[in-house]
Amino acid sequence: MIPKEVLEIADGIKTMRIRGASLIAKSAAQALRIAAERYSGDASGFKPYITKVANLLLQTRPTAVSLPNAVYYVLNRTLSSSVSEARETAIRSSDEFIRMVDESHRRIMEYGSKLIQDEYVVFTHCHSTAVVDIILQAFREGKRVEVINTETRPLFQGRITLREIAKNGVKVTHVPDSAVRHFIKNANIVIVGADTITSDGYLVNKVGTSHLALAAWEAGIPFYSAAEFIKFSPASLEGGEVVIEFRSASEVLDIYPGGLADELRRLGVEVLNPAFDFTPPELITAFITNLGIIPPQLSVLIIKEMFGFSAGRIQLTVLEELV
Ligand code: RI2
Repeated sequence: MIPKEVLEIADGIKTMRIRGASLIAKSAAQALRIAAERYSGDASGFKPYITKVANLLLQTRPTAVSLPNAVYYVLNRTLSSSVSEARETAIRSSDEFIRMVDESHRRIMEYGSKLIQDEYVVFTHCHSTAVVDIILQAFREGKRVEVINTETRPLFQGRITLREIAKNGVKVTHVPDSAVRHFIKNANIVIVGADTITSDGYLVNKVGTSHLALAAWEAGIPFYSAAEFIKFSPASLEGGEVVIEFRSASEVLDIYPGGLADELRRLGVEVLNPAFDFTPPELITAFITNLGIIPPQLSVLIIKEMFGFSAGRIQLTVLEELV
């Protein structure tokens, strides 16, 4: 039986109580660790059991590649170890994965803060732990940095960024998503997070990111995305497509006042709610990664260095066997 705590993590990812690409990845690895620790059956049943847990986690959210990257990291090692060592391998590789993600995060904080000069205004979108930590690192280094951040409708993750930046004493101006082009000229640099980066340098990030990139390009302002290696998609090398998650219409409608949402539903109005969009490499100055600051055209090098060229094929094979 899958432990309750593991089911709660899976549900937390699905309902976005647990959100943000790296937290999702670390939580998935943690869930596999808990599942392995709590397993009390015989050794021969462990691999099918952990595969079932992996499958459950993979089905929670479709877009951020950090989730399958976490699951496959643990699963590949576990499935290729001996029956007697599989459980220990699952525990060890979950810990190892989480340590690698934390270490990568520290590196991108250092690389990213170097891009922020004294008196810079940083424009960001949604809530990315990588971006917030880069800004706070620059601030701790003594730079007088300011931030402009978007609301990020419909779930308003921008409010998390707003609070985290403001409570650390950094000046932050909150703007509606629709005001991005109006305010872009007040910024020196744009830094956003990343959910998935393909081998040919496309960035998949919170919906609205591509508008911000277009506005930055038009205004001649550099556009960066902060991305640990787990945001890069090995499967994209094999032609694996990124699926854009469409979330429930109620996330959009339920914030409307009075009985308007119900009335609109009765009228049969269609609401579409994509959670992410694609930003093409031409609009991206560089990715801030744990291996350094790299142009989008070199994304494939991160995949080769961190996963190996065959990782995408292995991921897709494991996926086919799972379903
Ligand atoms: P970190 C978020 O997605 C945002 O799109 C953000 O840019 C990205 O995850 C990366 O976040 P969601 O989970 O890993 O809110 O930098 O849909 O924290």
